[in-house]
Amino acid sequence: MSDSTFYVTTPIYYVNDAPHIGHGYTTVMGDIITRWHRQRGENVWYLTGTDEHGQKVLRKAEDNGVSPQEWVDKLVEEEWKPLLKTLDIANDDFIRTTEKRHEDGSKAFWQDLFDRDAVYKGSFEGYYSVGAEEFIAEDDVVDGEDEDEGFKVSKIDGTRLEFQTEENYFFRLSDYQQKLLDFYEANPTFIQPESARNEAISFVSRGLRDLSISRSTFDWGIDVPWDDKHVMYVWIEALLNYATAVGYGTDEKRFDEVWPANIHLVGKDIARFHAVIWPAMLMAAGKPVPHQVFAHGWILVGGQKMSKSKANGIRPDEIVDTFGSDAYRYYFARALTFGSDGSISWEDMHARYHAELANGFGNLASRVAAMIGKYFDGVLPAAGATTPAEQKVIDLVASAVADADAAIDAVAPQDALTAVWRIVDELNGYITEQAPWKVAKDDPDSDRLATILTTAAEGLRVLAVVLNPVIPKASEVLWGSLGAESALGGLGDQRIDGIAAWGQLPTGTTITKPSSLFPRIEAASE
Ligand code: ME8
Repeated sequence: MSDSTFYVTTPIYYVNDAPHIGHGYTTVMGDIITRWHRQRGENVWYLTGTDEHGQKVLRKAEDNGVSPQEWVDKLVEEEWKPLLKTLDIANDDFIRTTEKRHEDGSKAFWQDLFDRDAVYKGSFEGYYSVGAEEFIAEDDVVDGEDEDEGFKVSKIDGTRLEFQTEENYFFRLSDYQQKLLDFYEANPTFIQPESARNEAISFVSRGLRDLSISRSTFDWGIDVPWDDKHVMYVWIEALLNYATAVGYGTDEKRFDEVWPANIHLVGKDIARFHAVIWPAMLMAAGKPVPHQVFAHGWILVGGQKMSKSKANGIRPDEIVDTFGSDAYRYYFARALTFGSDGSISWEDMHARYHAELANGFGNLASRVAAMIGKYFDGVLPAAGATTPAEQKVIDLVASAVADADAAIDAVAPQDALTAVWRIVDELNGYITEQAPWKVAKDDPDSDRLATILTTAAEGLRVLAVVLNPVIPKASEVLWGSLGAESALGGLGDQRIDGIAAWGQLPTGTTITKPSSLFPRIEAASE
């Protein structure tokens, strides 16, 4: 059942504000991973969306003097959906938590929990962080300083806390301590990387308390199905998006086909919700638990976590306007280690753009096509005998493709790109060593020139396919320039496991020089 669909999700983002590159990061990495799986021929489903309820969004709407519904409608249409276009994201679905399918599915899930006695009514007294939309344990409550003087703040992220006394429904999370520990033990890759796994295990080992899961002091949320004085606590509703988007409570057949998710991509701030609360909720409802939660690190700007509240949030289009979406996607995938914190800078982006994309890859593609144009009138010649120099290229390509493929399974896009760049470097080195321009002069009657240039063209064919998940626009241009479509079919139809087989571009194919793939960009401006 679940094997038939490879189901990938991003967090659904709060629409209290416009997106920044932190949101772009998770979404782009998810897109690269799903496009790679599609390129393997798998049936993939990629979901992203927006988290629209809760106090944080409500207050933002109030501050702006509009109703919460008006606020979220405006932000989703003007900011969040356009982000997907800006970053060239090929998602299959976009869920908004204000949609009816989500409301219906969430109510069905809550009713299931209630019917299975996983929920009871109680009262809550304690500190709440609206910034994190989370109740904060007493141990993590400290006195605020500076502008927070006189308030309590959260030790975890410094957000200001409010004391609340409410009648709430509770989820029996404490029943799941041992079940979760057993589950982590039996499924060592459920929560990754290891740092996130260790944190989850240590958190659960310290003991779990029942969780307050409804709110009764405001009504911007989904009503609890059996008690409309309460709305669902935003997290306990938001997590359900992964299930409601694929039919939980509204289309059971579809749900059974797609569920469980293969991988939930999340930032490490929200790993605990996904690795502890979400599996416990699914266990309580008698549903399978996702295969994996992968928690990535922070993008740091000037050494600090970038966030909306610190006002150091960079908008994705500020970067895309200069570098284009391909280079944006490439940079975040290559320069950061998914799973660790990492710094980005304009200078680094500029340097990698020119060294790796423009000079390393773009130049290679245009040089090879230009030489085939010059020496063979743009028609791919028949290759002569393979010498050890060609065999070295062929072997390296096969091993690099295999390594990149394995890196995607390890959720390490940076390693996949490092492997792919071994091909770029090898081909550039091969051309320098073989010096086709010299062969053309010194040995015009041999078939060496044809062998060298067809070998290079074959290398480019492989690059177009393995780079398609990362830089889809440039890869299409390259595929077009290789004249590959009529003989081999569309770029998206090429399969990773067959591409390293040599000699697929047919003799006689027309090769044209690609329009500049990564044109030079003037010096960095802050
Ligand atoms: O937490 N570096 O939404 P959110 C890397 N609605 N990634 C970052 C980042 C940074 N500096 N800042 C944000 C929520 N992110 C909930 C999720 S899911 C059922 C509900 C990314 O708008 C990262 O993926 O605060 C993080 O987990 C997410 O944005 C938080 O987005």
